[in-house]
Amino acid sequence: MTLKDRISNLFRGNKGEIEIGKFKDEYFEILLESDVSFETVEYILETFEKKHSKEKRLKREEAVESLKEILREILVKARPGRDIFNPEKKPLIIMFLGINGTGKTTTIARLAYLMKKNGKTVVIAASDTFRAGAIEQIRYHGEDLGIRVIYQEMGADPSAIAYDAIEHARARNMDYVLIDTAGRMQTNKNLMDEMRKIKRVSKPDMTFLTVDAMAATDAIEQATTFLRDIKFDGIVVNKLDTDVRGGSIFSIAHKFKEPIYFLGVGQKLEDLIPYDPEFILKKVFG
Ligand SMILES: Nc1nc2c(ncn2[C@@H]2O[C@H](COP(=O)(O)OP(=O)(O)OP(=O)(O)O)[C@@H](O)[C@H]2O)c(=O)[nH]1
Ligand SMILES: [Mg+2]
Repeated sequence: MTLKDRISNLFRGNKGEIEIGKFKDEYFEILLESDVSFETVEYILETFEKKHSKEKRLKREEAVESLKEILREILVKARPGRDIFNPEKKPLIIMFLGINGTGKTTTIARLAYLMKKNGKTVVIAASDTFRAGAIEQIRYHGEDLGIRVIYQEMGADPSAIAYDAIEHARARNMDYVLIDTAGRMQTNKNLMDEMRKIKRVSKPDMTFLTVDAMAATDAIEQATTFLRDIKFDGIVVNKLDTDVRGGSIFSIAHKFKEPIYFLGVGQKLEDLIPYDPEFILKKVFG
């Protein structure tokens, strides 16, 4: 059941009014079962309680509206401050980080598509030289989009490839360099060292972390603790379309101090949209 269904069910069987105390208990369960993390649920309910400290009972519509407002505030706080489609610098260098399967390569293809549609020029650095098939995957996207991919053979130095891509862009006065990276290495330590090196060499203007909306927030945090050390500027939340429970995005928005820039909402090339709190609320509340 989705968060939306659960909220609709909450008032079934009572006459449209609910005691604040009871409401809180039930919301607690609903939110947790929808994959909102414990910490975020606590925050939501404390805020709810403070807002309604003077009331004993609430009408259904009021309670739902009130919850929606709190959730909206959480989402709004995660809005990005920067418009990467109007870059202040040329080329704008963007590096992608994220554990394997969270959609780095897909996001790069989708962003490149959007940038090209905006009349901008893009080059991609195939700096995941670890996973078999990674170079082919990004080259395939590049060919499909008519975008140049700078690559070397498997096992080559990812930093050197990023460097080459930047030189390529500089020489041609291009707008963007998008750096794909590996999501898995022999060890997390190796991965971290490699990300650090790529960062040191390419000096990205922006670093995005990709996360999978399907993973519970605690899992995301655990999986990315080591990457947090690298420092990133923004988050891309992918696979929102497959997240039936729908709650983890609220914890991501609440727990991470970095803003969310984009949402992956499907399988197609066009399915990357700028982060939009209203889009998420509509999914949850209809
Ligand atoms: N349904 C859906 N699938 C997605 C979305 N974003 C990415 N995927 C799929 O998730 C899978 C992994 O995506 P990749 O882009 O290869 O992930 P990655 O982070 O580059 O993975 P590694 O290269 O292994 O580190 C692919 O099958 C994508 O099609 C999304 O928003 N919705
Ligand atoms: Mg990849």
